[in-house]
Amino acid sequence: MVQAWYMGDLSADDDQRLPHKTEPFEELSLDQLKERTGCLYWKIEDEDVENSPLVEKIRQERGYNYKDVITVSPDKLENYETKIKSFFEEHLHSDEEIRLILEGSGYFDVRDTDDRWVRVLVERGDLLVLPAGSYHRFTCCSKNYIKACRLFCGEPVWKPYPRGEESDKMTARAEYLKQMTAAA
Ligand code: KMT
Ligand code: NI
Repeated sequence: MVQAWYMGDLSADDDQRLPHKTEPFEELSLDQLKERTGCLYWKIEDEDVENSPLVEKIRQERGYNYKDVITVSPDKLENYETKIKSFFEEHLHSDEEIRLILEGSGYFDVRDTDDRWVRVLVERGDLLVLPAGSYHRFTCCSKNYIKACRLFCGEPVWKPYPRGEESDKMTARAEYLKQMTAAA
């Protein structure tokens, strides 16, 4: 099952790689995650996660015809420190962000409709789709290691738009908000 919870805001000296569960613990179910953030999630139980028939089916249904693999760790990712910083700056994209986790773990934080941070733990076998126009960020866990497939419809566009006036005015943002209101 998905592991997602409300995390509250971090202060400057907080370690982003820790779980940041609150007291009392506020967990979200799969349905709540979808209703409040628009995120989609599947657990892939197959031994061979990358070649799972369920992943194949989802790729065909949703048109994910592009795939590559990214490893985020100090020795595998070029410009690690810079990238890790930019992953954790709140941003959106013009398209979905789709990650299938092969090894390791990390956290995707995504804003809900009340602008609260929801933290989603991702580990081996998790397929997470962050909607186009949703504000989010990513961090590794304390082990500093995650390997994931990046899926996309067509030629990938990874450009992050940091949250601000420009990103708020984007078509993807308007579409996302429209979808979230329609679904409520
Ligand atoms: C991203 O865009 O935030 C990433 O690719 C993070 C690493 S993949 C789990
Ligand atoms: Ni992103």
